[in-house]
Amino acid sequence: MANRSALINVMVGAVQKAAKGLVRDFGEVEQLQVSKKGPADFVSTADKKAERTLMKELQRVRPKFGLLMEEGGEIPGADTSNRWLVDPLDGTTNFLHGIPHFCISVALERDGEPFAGVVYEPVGDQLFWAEKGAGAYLNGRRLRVSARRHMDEGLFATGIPFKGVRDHPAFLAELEGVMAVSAGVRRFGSAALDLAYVAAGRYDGYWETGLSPWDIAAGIVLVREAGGFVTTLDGTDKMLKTGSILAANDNLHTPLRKVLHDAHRKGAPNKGA
Ligand code: 2AM
Ligand code: CA
Repeated sequence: MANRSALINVMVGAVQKAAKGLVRDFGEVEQLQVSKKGPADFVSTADKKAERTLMKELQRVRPKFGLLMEEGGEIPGADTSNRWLVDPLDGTTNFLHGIPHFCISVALERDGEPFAGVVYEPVGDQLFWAEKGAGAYLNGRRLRVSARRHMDEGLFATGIPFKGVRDHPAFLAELEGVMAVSAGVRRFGSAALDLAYVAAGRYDGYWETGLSPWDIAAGIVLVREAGGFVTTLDGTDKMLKTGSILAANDNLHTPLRKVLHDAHRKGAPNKGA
């Protein structure tokens, strides 16, 4: 059984408290699917409520830390080296459609670097957590990225651009490149869980662009602590700044990057990376 630090314990406490309300609201959203008004407003309220719970709990236990939250934006803290990055509901579209694949993601950024992360998928009670130097875990079990070595046995996750956001031809070129050489591509709709699944060795790799720091910070710690590699699509470490991410096991990070790079050269200009 893993020894959780005091830091991870306070993160888990806040996340589990917020998750209770989220799960209750998810039960209701399933009922609302048939109503005329639709559940969109209800979901946005649930999302904000969860964020308030997280904010209150995190401020209570670490009053000096700053926060950067998906809904509420930035609250600077007296301690300028520690900041929480909070996504109260990652996988919002799934939640809205009654699909039980969503999570809460909370990361601690220390001196500009992701330092600790908790990704909690409440419907399946999957608690992913990691702290720099201490390893990555699913509930009490230590995580390790997959050992697959060849692209043709690899299962990869991605995110598909929506509502005209991002460069569609560039994404289609990426998809064409990866689907031609891999065992499959998945699009489940939660960046934080995609990264947690890479850490758990379920996916062999994941790439997406156009993301925000709160979508990926916790997942970055998880993948690194599970022995995987994380960069932007063009190989830098500026994931939080650019919103571009390529995470994979240690064998397949370079081959996946090469496939995406070649796809851009052949297909479309790389505006996403
Ligand atoms: P969300 O559910 O918190 O919005 C899926 O491709 C990923 O993209 C999810 O992690 C999702 O986070 C994020 N996402 C969805 N809609 C988005 C939007 N309008 N802008 C930025 N990110 C979005
Ligand atoms: Ca998100």
